[in-house]
Amino acid sequence: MAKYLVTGAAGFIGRSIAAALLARGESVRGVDHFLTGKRENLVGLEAMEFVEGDLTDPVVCAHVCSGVEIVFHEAALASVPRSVADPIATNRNCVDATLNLLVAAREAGVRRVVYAGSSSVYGETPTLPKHEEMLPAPITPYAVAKLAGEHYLAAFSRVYGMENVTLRYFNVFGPHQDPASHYSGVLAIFCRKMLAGEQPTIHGDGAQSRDFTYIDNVVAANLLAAAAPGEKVAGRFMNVATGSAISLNQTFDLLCGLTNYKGKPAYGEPRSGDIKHSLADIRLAKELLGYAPQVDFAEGLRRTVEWYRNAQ
Ligand code: UD2
Repeated sequence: MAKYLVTGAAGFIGRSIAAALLARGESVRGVDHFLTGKRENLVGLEAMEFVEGDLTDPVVCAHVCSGVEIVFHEAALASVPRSVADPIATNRNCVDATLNLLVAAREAGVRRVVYAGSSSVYGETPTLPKHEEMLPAPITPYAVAKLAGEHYLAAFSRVYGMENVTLRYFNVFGPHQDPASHYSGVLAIFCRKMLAGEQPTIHGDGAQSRDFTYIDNVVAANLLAAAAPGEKVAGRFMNVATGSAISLNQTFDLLCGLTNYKGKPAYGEPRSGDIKHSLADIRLAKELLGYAPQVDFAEGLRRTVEWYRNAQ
């Protein structure tokens, strides 16, 4: 019987959490329906009990939650531009799936759900860094869907006594992130293109900045969130990031050095729904979880480029 369930286990973040749990000798069940997850991401996770299924189906949710104590809910349809193109699909795979999962988790007696929130919920308010006392102001369907999920988690804590926790991830990157879709995270796209000698496109002027967070920091935050005392974290949400930001232009320059790319970027139209600057205040996660980023951006980027180089 699995103690932990990881949803989106064939996705970049889900597979990374599952791998860390397995490395600790935990019993893990994973679920994915391969809408954006990849079968190759399951390589190395053979000790995990894997269920192929869609969380928009309540029967699947009931099945995967049975016997589980803690859920890491990473399944989602990520990407701001994808949500602009198809808000219904984003809602179905983020909001419907999350509510189905929570209902099933409660019925199965799951103690805690740790949820993959998103920095996008802060919207484009100029205040930096973004801290949790700020009112959310989502500007895209993706951000609305992610925020709805965290409100559902908090409500289920409040009315049913579940110990749910939301971690608001800030632009996670690292090994196993899919570089092949134009809805992929920018660093995955740039690594793949620049290693192949292809010109990447910067949307807008490249002055936009992000608090890019290396995957190992996010995995560590999840493990801390699973173990933290319920009275401290139940119903809470907190930023998970590094607390420093870098512009896309500066990132491109760093990547030139790491990938040996000699060209210039192409500059295209700014993306609809794009946020200019994103930077996290990470004091709350430190206070509630004892979280501190272990891998800084430069080191994370170096490891990521190495991974894509070997994966090519
Ligand atoms: C948002 C969230 C992030 C996460 C993610 C999931 C914010 C600030 N961040 O990431 O936490 O939830 O959604 O998908 O809301 N870009 C280019 N060229 C490309 C691709 C992207 O210039 O080929 C730009 C893009 O316009 C943006 C930046 O790179 O300014 C980052 O884009 P992204 O899609 O990697 O992530 P973002 O910030 O939408």
